[in-house]
Amino acid sequence: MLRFPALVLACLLPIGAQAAPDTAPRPQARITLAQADGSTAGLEHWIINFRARAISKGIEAATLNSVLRNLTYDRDIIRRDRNQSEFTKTIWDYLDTAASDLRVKNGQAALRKHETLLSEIETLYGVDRHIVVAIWGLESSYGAFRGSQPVIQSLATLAYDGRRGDFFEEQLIAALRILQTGDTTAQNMTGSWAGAMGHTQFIPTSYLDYVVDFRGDGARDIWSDDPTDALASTAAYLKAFGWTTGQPWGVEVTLPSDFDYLNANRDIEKLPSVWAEMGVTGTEGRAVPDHGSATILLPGGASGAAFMIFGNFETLERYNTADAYVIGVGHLADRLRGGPVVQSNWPRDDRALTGDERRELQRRLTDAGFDTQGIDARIGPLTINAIRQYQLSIEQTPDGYAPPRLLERLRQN
Ligand SMILES: [Ca+2]
Repeated sequence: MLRFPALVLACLLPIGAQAAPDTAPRPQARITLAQADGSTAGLEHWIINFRARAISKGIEAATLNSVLRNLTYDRDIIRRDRNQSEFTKTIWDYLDTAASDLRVKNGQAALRKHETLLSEIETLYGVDRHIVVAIWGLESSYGAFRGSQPVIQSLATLAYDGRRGDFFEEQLIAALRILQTGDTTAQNMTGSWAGAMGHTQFIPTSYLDYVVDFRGDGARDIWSDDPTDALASTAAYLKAFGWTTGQPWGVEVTLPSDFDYLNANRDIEKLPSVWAEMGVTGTEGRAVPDHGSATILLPGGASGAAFMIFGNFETLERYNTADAYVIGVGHLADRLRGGPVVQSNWPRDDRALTGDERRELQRRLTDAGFDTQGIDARIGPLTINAIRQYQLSIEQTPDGYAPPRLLERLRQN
């Protein structure tokens, strides 16, 4: 459920809003119409009805009595919820921030400071410590920005507001369940405005399913300054979603000049050795080792960097499905390990399409006979395939990349 480019660092939002699996640790953005004006009186009335639903799901009256008192309708949260989907960045701008020199430096310091802990976590779960620390770096700048909003009040406001009422009500009930476990108190349960909590920003349902008490001290604590439980839980989450030990998330590659761009498709998987026979190699010119089957991803089109991505890329998508986020985590992890910056140039003169423009692109492609199978402002595999077919029809390189000039071309159809 990630689906909200999150909160956390509003500055670090994934590109393109989309719906995520219900298991993702935090919500991602979605786009729908806003609903009627709310008020604290309206929230109080809503709570009366909510109580019965919560009790039917096992929340005790005593919990509700102590926690749901004196909540206020938070207009600021609703404003943020309605505006967030318009955050749009190009992949290169996103990576500049996600793997900035400062974030790399702070991450390397965190790796040294928590070396023993990270080593234990890596041994137990088999998840590369650099990946765990990179997620920590993107979600909260290594714990510096864990969110200070009272989670119950935020979730109650969002559930009552109704734009994603069912989702947030489920999160609110999960948050109440967490309080009943005694892991924390309502006062300590703080997070982002959308209810993502702690060092690595778990939403309440993911907390219940995946957060661990790593040292067995009796409480699962992702809120305090000590990141032990949060980091272990992040590794546990990735392990639960199939992390393959020793496999990279992806590797930057060089494509041959005669590369058939129709092969850069998430449905076309080959072993690196097979890609190498087709001329696709690491940036140093050698075949990529056979870590498993891989696909080719071109987040900036034919004139940007190319990545060979593996199964672990899909595992990271369970945290957040946006390609930019996954590449951001993977690249930051590589940098933390001492790896280089992205070697290829990006088409930095292009700007990102806005949400409205992405919807217009999908509408115009579909109207022109290139069905995107939905108008959701998300440039996912179906839209990319439609873009490719359109590019072929106008004799352009079918790289599935849609800068503003492609939309302009479509407008002239
Ligand atoms: Ca603990």
